[in-house]
Amino acid sequence: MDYNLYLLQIFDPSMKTISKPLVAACIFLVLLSCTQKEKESQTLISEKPNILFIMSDDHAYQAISAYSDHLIQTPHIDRLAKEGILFTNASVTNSICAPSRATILTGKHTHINGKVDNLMPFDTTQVTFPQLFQKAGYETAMFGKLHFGNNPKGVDDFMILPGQGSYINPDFITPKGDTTITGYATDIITDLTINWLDKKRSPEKPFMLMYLHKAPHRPWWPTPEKFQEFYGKEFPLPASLFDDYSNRGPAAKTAEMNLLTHMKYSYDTKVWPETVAKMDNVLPEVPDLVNAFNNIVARMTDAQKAAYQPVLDSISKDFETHWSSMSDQEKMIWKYQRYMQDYLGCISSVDDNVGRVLDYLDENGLTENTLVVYTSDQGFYLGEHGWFDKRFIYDESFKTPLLIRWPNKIKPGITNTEMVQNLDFAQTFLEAAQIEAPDDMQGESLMPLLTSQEQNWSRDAVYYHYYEYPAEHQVMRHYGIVTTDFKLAHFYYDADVWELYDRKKDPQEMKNVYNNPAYADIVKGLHQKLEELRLLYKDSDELNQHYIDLHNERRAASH
Ligand code: SGN
Ligand code: CA
Repeated sequence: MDYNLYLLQIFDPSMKTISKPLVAACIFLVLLSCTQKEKESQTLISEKPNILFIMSDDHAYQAISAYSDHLIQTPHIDRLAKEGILFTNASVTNSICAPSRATILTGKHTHINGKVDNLMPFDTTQVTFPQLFQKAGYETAMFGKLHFGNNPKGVDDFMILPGQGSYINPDFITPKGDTTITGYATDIITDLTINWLDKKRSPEKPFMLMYLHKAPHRPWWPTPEKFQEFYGKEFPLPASLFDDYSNRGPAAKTAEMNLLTHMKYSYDTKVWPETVAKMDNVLPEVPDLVNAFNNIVARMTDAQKAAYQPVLDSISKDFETHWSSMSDQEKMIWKYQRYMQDYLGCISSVDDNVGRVLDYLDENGLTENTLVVYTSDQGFYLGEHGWFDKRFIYDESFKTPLLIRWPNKIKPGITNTEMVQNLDFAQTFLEAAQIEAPDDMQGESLMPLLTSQEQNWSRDAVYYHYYEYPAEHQVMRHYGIVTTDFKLAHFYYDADVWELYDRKKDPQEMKNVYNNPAYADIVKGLHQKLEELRLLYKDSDELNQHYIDLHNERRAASH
């Protein structure tokens, strides 16, 4: 019954007699109906989940103990898997920073949203998912690394690092202008996030919050405490550390991200430039990177410098004492250990800080109805194939960590092996918040997988396309298809080479079997499926050429 209508009838002057008890009963019912309506609208708000999107920069899944604890313990990040779902086959569509972010924001492959590499501008006239949340009445904010030249759209509040940002005493772009904050980036980005949750947002509205770490991106600067703690630790060597890239195509052979040959002294290893300069048998340093190292140290306050100094001195001393007598193999191992000490030291701070935010949710009754995501903008090589960095379709860079918790909807302790992608995030969040997704988004909502309705999920292959070449680390342009069992890739620029990997028999991807006759049928089937995906996602050779032309124009203009 509509009690408001009833109320109108009761007070209709045309009605002759009205009993007092009846009026009282009606008023009671009206009041009851109001509070019920209020309650309903409140439930509607509280039914809308909050979204907390946590993303780190270059965080390899190999360095999260929920995946494997051979390198580090990450108890706080692991909580999300224990209390939610762990995806073991999550990947990106283009393994590099800004393109991954553009895909996440737009729900489109990079050849469609136009941000195919870190250098292309991001077209801000495009619809991004935060804008849709804002329009739907969510309160939205973003803190940390975005990596676009443009300010974010669709967020009520933001403080973002310019470009890559700095680890120590970072600058921030804010709606009110630029500012510098003294301290360590990972701690500061967390402080900003918690402060917004605690003091700035309106508790009446659901929120969509993006908490985006700069760490553990190169140059891998931990806090002084973690630097001290991790220096001297020894980590297990990856099986393919001494990979010679035989049985692979030209891309693996020409990539410039080998620890022995491409990792730089001072900048990467944190040996003082003066120490390197006085050693005859060490390759001269790259002047730009020496400057970059000196600039990091120059940003420090005297107290910060004093806190880093003992470890920096110890590294230099160790280097000076042992380097000349080391074999290439020993040098490789030395660089790998230095790399892991710094990289994992950075991750340890990320984990501590994620713990702070999860505690905040717990302490403020926000845990149950907040969908929390932990992911990275792509994977990363931690010495596998002798590499650091990313970009390749090969597993360590193609795959990315993905852990999602939402106690109201996701059962705890689920491990999921489906092929999901960063392409799917926008539609997932929109569906979770019951906001309609635009038809031209290219992903699929992960809601069936989050709510144990696998029968509504049917994807059997994903598409990948990397563009940034020629460029730093020199990974050739390539596109490809990945299924649970195989990976087929085409390196099409400065080469015309196909590679096929048998993911089950050769999980380390050491052998290209494209020309092995035993795989002829598989190759044929994958080619066909790849063409279908290129059609579905609207990619083509013409589009490849378009992006090559744009790249060349940009290079010509900058020279
Ligand atoms: C910087 C790094 C590279 C890294 C790119 C892209 N060099 O240029 O090692 O591949 O960023 O990283 S550095 O000397 O500046 O540290 S991305 O994650 O932003 O795409
Ligand atoms: Ca990155």
